[in-house]
Amino acid sequence: VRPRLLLLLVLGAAAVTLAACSGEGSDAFVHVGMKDNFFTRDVTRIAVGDTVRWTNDGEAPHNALDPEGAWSTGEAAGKGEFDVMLPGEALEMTFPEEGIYEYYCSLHGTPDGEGMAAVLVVGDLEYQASEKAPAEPVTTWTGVTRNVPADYPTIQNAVDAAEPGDLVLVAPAPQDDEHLAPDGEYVYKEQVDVTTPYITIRGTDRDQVIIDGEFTRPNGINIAAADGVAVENMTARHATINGFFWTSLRGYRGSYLTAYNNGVYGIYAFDSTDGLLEHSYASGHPDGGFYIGQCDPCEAVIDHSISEWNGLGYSGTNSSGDIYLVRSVWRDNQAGIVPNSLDSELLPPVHDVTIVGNLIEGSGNAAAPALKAQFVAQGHGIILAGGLDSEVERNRIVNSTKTGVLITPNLDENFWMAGGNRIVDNVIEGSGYADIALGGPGKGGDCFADNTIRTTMPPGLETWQGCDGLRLPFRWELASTLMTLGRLAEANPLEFPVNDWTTVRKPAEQPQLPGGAERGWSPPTTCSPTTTSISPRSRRRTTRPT
Ligand SMILES: [Cu+2]
Repeated sequence: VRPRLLLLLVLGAAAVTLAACSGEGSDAFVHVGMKDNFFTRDVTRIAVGDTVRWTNDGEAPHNALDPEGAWSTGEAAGKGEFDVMLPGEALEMTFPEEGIYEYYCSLHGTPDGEGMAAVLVVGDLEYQASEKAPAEPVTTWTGVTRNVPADYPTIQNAVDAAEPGDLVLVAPAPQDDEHLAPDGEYVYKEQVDVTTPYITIRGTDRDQVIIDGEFTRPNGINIAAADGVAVENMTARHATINGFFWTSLRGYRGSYLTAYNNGVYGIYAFDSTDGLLEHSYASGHPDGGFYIGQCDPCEAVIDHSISEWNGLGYSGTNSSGDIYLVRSVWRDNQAGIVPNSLDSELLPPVHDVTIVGNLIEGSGNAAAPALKAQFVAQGHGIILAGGLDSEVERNRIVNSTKTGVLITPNLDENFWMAGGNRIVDNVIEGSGYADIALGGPGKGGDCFADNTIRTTMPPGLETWQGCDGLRLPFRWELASTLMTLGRLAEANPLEFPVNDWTTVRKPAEQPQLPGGAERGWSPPTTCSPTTTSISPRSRRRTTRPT
């Protein structure tokens, strides 16, 4: 979720008018932020005819230009080629022709791709960031282990030397002044950029191998357009944007990762498919501790993980289809699990998300860090915000300050109505407003059965909107959405409390990767959707994705 969004805003009659003029069509765009001094994504992929919205989210002026002079944000704004966008300015550009478009900022990068530069892939083109990319997925170890710091002084050095199929094995940072952090930990003071596919980066100790952004570098590990990269058994902290970040690729795995106190997201996969995030932990992020964004079908699983003290435990903007959040703990976040439909990323609306067997506890932690939109979501265990056809089953949801499960429309540039969701067999208690609330207007078709609950809003959801038999087509209430309207008023940027993400307490020690350094090299991913699927009706998984 991007900061200004997730407006859970509904005004009775006005909303109906909005609904009447929205519909399935979307003006969705993909957002590329300009920061000081980098683009927020190294690689962005869009379909032919899609729109990019550039926003200057930094404090310095920036622009984006084709190295050959074919286009620039300045010219698109009706000004000169090298004209800049000032902080806060936004500009949309549509790309009607297929191609691989490199671009750079003329103030902070060079036409040959140094510094502030990135790539836009338009259309269904194969694009891998590295010439090392093999034709086929690499599923066996080369036998090569590249040791940090024994063979390479930095993780980046080892990653740059690695070939597909290699293992980069990282021991704790040397105990010298160069690696000493203010809190006494010895850390790697680097951002690791990965463009070589099919490598595994493993720490020998999850708690002691720490990549530290020192509150200046944007990412801990940044994997862009490199398929099949696995990261295991280490910690990323104090990055200004993301702890661990995969973007525009197929096949990813994060196992036994700890991300804490990073400026936006902890563990984040964007525009990527076929992924597994497991046995991982995230705390102290003002947006999602875990975030899977813009994929359909995502073919992704989050399993056996813990997310606490974040704005959102999980955020999933427009991430749909074969996506499973299972057997994980989401506690003491502003809001727990929030799949949502927004126009600020491609592929809305969100649909077919499966949320099974989780513990969601203490949602509404007002002391957790949050941006404006996350503050608006405060107090709900699960929010299906403009979501369709999702399954919420056999979760235990306790002590949410507002609702255990809230189904609500989401107003962005379009008005995204929810519908067709199944809320079944959950145990929900201690909710401040209602165990389950169905906010409207909606598309209808949501159903509720066999939940252990005391209260629903509107009352009698299980009676009147059961999953078998009688179902009234349009039945929802406005109080829960009006409640979030109150929140919106409070969320005036001058008034809402901005809790500091840099000072959330450190997590406790976390479980180590079984086998540690001695563990065999496993294929980074399954690269097959069938082996990661879990039947929503069955607790048993027939094959393990690792
Ligand atoms: Cu710039």
